[in-house]
Amino acid sequence: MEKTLVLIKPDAVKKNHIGDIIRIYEKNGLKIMAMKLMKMDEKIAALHYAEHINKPFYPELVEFMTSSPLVAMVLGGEGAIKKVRDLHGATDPQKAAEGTIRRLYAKDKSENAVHASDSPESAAREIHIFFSEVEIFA
Ligand code: FUP
Repeated sequence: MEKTLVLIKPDAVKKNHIGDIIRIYEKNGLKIMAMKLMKMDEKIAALHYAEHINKPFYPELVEFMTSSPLVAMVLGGEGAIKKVRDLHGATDPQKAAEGTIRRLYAKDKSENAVHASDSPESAAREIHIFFSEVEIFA
């Protein structure tokens, strides 16, 4: 079963959309293999967003992602990585397709409700930033 790392970001948690978003994953056949409510700190942010550290939006991104709790999850299923990215829609909610999670719940390119791994390599790396092997259930 393919696994992917998903974050329900602080904006969506604050707006009480955890249930709405999880319902979309479950309705689409994805399995929750691990899940926790937690706060990202600067160390986790630097690991998770390593490829963005030198981008102009990085300080604002970290401030937002560490501002209040998020939900970290491992979702599993056939083709889970692409399936979840398709359900999320484009990074910018104004460009996200009708019915996608970002179109429904995101405000802008920064406060965009959800994160998902974009490749098998990213998934393998990102999952272990948030979860140890014993916290993941097949
Ligand atoms: P995605 O894979 O859709 O999450 O998008 P990216 O990897 O391009 O961006 C990662 C995160 O950086 C986004 F979720 C939010 C943040 N970001 C900004 O804050 N501003 C931007 O202009 C682009 C990305």
